[in-house]
This record gives sequence, structure tokens and C-alpha cells, in this order.
Amino acid sequence: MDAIASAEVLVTCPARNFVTLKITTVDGVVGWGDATLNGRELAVASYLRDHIAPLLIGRDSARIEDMWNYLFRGVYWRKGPITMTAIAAVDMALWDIKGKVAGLPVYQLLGGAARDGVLVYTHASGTDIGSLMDDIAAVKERGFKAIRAQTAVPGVEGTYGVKHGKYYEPASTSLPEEQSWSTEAYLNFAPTYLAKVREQFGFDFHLLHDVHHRLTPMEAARFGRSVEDVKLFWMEDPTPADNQESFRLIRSHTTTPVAVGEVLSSIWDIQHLVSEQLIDYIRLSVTHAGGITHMKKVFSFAELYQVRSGSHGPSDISPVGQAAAIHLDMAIPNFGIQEYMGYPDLVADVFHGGPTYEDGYLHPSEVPGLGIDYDEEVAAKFEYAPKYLPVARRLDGSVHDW
Ligand code: GCO
Ligand code: MG
Repeated sequence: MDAIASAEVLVTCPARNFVTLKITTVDGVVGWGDATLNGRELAVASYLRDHIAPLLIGRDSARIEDMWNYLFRGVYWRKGPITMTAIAAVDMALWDIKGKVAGLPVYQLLGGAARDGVLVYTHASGTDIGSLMDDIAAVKERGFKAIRAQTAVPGVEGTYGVKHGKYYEPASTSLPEEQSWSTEAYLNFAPTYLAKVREQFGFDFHLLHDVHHRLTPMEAARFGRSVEDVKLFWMEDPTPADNQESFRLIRSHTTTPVAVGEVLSSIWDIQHLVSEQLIDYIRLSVTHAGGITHMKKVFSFAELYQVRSGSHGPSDISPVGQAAAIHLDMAIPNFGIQEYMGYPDLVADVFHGGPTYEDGYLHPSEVPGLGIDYDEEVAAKFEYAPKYLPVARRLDGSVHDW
């Protein structure tokens, strides 16, 4: 057996924070895992460093399923994003090690390629309709076959999803920025700009939109109905999914496909959404939902109900987590689409390798393991900086879901 010799937690901030777990075996094999939870990074770092790392030493690095159960069932306190992100990091690092030992990229260990490439969507946004159109044209130019469109709502400063510069980065201030929100203004405006996108660019690409948990179930039903002619690939997170049952109401009023899951972290969080076919795409991420081992089960469960994958892949999941997602996307039968935002330039100085983009698709690295190398020396130059996600308030000053 090749036992785990050390487990180190590394925090770096090349323009944004990333938490990475490095597991080294007695034989000297190194595995990397992503443990980045935007705005709560140090909570996961501490969970790993203080509570998990001491348990790993001496355990067999090859026993991935056993390790998952040991960390999930063996702590008594289960689930939740902090725990599931920490478990995910260990899980990814062990798959990385297994791939390196086997001399195979991880997707080969998961059953091999079920497709030739991973269809991705990227983001286009604008501070107004004109700049959204320019951005969509630029994104199409880069070959993307699927585009998420978001535009600032007039009178709603800080609308979710609007880039300032090359990338959208909502966690940018050292204390949470407070942004205003008006559901009425959004519901009046969003369907009109989505219709204009179709008028200008036609229907030969997938158009997506992220509602970002902002509506009640009935408002979401109304929104879904009002964009039916636009033929969205999906409306994402139309309402918070804490009450899974509430999606039945949305479902009964609209044929616009629904995607949910980026803030959820376990198979139990999506059990009814999936088994009652209340959604079409499941968006948990490998990084926040227990790693490859757990996500493989989530997708197999979803397959029974014709629910497809649409994994969360923003720039606040590190390239290690993204690589893990792409390996899984390659191997599952019910793949739908993968989010791919890209990263600020500095990130490539720390994380080397990974999937390659070509003409609307990502292709996993063929290097054994996950295919990412972490440059510890460069990473150490970028110190952790507190960065919080914003908080939304309605026009009357009350807090709204961001
Ligand atoms: C998405 C997401 C992100 C989140 C971010 C929070 O669909 O990509 O909604 O943009 O807001 O991951 O940390
Ligand atoms: Mg989203």
C-alpha cells in the first residue's frame, strides 16, 4: 500500500482566492484537490488543516470510496458546503494520485470517453443592451456554441452577472458590497433583452440565463412563460431551492427548462428535484459537493430521470476543480453542458496545464491524473485577501437573496 505521508493546505490569491489541498504519498506521488468556497475560504482551509489532515496520515491513498465514507459518516456532523468542499478536496487529490499511479487521465478511470469533447457555455454580459450585443458577438467569434446572457437592469445598480473588464468577479471587496434589487424592474426588462438577442443573432446557438435565486416560485413561473419564444437552453436558479417542492409550481406553468444546484452540496439536496422531474439540469459542482466520488453518484441518480448535468464552473472554482469536472463530464452518459468562465491571467502562473478549449468544446488533459500542476513558489507570492460576495437589498432596504 502507498500510504498518505502528508496533507498540506495552500491558500493563494492570484487576483482571487483559491484553497488547494496537496496530498503526498510515502512513494512520493502528489495529488491536488480544490477546496475553494468563495467568501468562506478560510473556514474550509481550517476544516482541512485542523480536522481532516491529521486523519489522513498513514491511510491507504488507493481507497477512495472508503476514505469518502470515513470522512462523511465518520464525523457525525454531515453535509453542508464547508464539509462537502473539504471532502471534495481530499477526493479529488486521491483521484489525481490514482491516475498518476495508473498512468491514465482520470476520465479513463471513470469508464473512458463517452463523448469527443465537453460542450461548454461561457458568459456574455453588458451594462446595457448594446454592450451585451457586442459581447455576444465577441464570444461567438471565439467559437462558443452556448452563451449565458446577462444585462444590467436599468435602475438596479450592481445587477448580478455583469462584467466589469474581462471577467465577472462578484467577490471583490474586503467587506460585502450592498447592492439594490427590484424584482419588478428585472421582470419587465430581462425578457425584452433576451428577445433582442434572438432577433439579432438567431437561434443557431444555445442561449442561457441565470436568474440567480431572485424570484418567488410564481414570479419564476411567469418569467419562464414570458421567455418561451426565446427558447432558452435553461433558466438557472429561478428561485432558491431550499424548498424542493416549490419547483412543482414553476414546472406546472412553463416549458422553459430549469437548472439548479450550484449552492447545494449533496445528493439529498436534489433528491426530490430529480426524482420528481422538477428540473432538467443538475448544477452541483465537483468542488462543493463531495468530489468526483459523490458527483458520479449524483449524475447516475439523475440519469434515471432524464436529468442531465450542467456543472457549475465559475472562476471561483480553481483550475483543479474545473479539471476534475471536465474528466467527469467526459465519462458520464447524461452530460448536458459545462460552465466555463475562464480565469484572470495571473491564475495561469500558479496552476499549469488542464483542459484545452477548441471551438466551443473543452478537452481534458491526457496527462495522468487530473492534469494540473500547482506552482507552490509562485502561489506563495500571492497572499490571501478577504473578498466577500455582495448582499442584495430590495428598494425598501430589506435583505433579498443574492
Ligand atoms: C454561476 C454562478 C456564479 C456564482 C458564484 C458565487 O452560475 O456561475 O451563479 O457566478 O455567483 O460562483 O461564488
Ligand atoms: Mg449561477
